[in-house]
Amino acid sequence: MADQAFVTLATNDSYAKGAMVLGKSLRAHKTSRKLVALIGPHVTEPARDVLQKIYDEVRLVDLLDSKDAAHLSLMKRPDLGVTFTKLHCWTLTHYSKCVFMDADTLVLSNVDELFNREELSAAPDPGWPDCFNSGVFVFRPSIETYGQLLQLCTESGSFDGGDQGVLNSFFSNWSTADITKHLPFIYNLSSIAIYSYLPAFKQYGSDAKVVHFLGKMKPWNYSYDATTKSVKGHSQDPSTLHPDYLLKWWHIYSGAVLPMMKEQYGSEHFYSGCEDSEEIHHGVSQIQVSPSPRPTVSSEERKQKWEQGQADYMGMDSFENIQRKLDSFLN
Ligand SMILES: [Mn+2]
Repeated sequence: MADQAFVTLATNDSYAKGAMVLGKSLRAHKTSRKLVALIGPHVTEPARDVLQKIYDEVRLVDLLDSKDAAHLSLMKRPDLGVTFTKLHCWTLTHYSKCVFMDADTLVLSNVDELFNREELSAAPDPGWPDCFNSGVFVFRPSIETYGQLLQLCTESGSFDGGDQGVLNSFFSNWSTADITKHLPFIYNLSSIAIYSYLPAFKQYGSDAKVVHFLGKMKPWNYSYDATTKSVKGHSQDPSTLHPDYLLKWWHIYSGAVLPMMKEQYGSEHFYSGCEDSEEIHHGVSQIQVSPSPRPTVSSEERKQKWEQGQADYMGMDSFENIQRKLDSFLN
């Protein structure tokens, strides 16, 4: 077991918070594997120190400093910096097998059984199920594979601009070759699936083992009222996960991570997002919900806008309204 590890990546202090919560959730469910966090050069000292206390290994990946092929690749494709950083996980050759998990994932139960799978195992992407989602995947560290990935990246780029495109191009027979490499969806459950197939979520949602906070709004972008134990500001965004999962994330963050951060930061200012702490009174909340009266639109216009990705998040398509609709199905 000592040569197997869960691996995540934090490129800044926000994602570092995600990595802290993920690490804590893996520990809470008593994983027997090692925990490794790759961090970019922008992660600040106190955040690194907290990660060091949660993870067995924290490894700085500074491609600009590296003397290997990644540096060269980065010079040719500066747009793929974060992607190259993630691909760096293949260099962890002191482990024989690893499970990569995005810092915006959260573990709901022990998932050590993932190590029974082979490279490259992953769950389908809800947007295009013939592609796998690269938020959770099983891989075997190998310098050879790493080199091949960099080469593909540098020569052909990424069809989606990120690591998921590159990895799907590289492991291109994933969708057809071997069904054991298809992880069940419950190992990478994302919000889009809930909204696009609600009856399935109703039937299988309680089996979820890993949730993935896909989309622009991440759990750490919200704020939390520690006295009422409620997440604030999620009315803005209907694409986030079920509010229960968001609450779970904040519960771990406020209960297990924040005390460590407070200790580490000392008198140094940091944004906690928790409303019982002082910085929120001095600082500005990250989310400002300011409902304004809207002109009425016809339902046809509204549908058209929704389909163009211009949902009226603040008004008719607010999270509350969508949630009410969902609740009416679920009850
Ligand atoms: Mn992600």
